[in-house]
Amino acid sequence: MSTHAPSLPANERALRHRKNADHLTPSQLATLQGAFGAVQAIADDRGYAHWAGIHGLPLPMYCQHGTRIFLPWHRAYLYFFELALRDQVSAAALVWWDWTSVTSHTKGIPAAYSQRRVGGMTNPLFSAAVPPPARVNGQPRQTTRASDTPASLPSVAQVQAILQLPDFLDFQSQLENIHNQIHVWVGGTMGQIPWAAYDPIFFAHHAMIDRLWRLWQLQHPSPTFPPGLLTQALPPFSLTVADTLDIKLLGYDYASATTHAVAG
Ligand SMILES: [Cu+2]
Repeated sequence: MSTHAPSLPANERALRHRKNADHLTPSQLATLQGAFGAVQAIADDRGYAHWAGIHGLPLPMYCQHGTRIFLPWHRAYLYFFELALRDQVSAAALVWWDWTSVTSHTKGIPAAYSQRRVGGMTNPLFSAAVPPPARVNGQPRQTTRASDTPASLPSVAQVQAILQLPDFLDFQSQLENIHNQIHVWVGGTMGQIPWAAYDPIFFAHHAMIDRLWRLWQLQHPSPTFPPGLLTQALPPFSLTVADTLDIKLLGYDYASATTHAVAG
């Protein structure tokens, strides 16, 4: 696993822009599907099951929930998973699912992720296999969803209220609560922490959470962090919380982070 911190200054590397899952061009969608399909076909530590297994089963489970490093840990996780995608398809980038949008409140899961088949083949964004070491009593073998009604997804107003919170820990815990609602809303595999990251929609959901943190950072440029938080490590990644704060140093940004409040 490559868990090194980036070494080149941001201005020497091209920023990759994560885009809205509902606003992809056909070629951007094909790139995304191609990258997920490629990593899903790899069984070693470059592959999808390896990365999904870092979050959940098989043991050890590294994900952080209900702790003060929920946002930094998942930012590091998405960063390294995105590099694994780009190792296979160099133009790939994660996308975010804006579950507050009118489209989402009408149709639910983005079409890119909800179609079973694309081009006569299985859609690698629709579901993924769960390998034997990650199963308990033989379950689950393949990710499934049991989505709730689109209108019950969180609203723009709910997210706007959270973005106003000036304290990092308050913001983080309230954003995590909304994040939990989405996991439950998608249902099936996404509703179970040990397997949630095997569902490809996990990464679009968490990219939205990461993007909302980015929007909060732009609105609150000088937050106070509790003692010791910035130097806290994010195992298994060789990054600290401080290393995750500037996403441009990590080489990416959100396509509409600075031009739209929430919807993009
Ligand atoms: Cu999550």
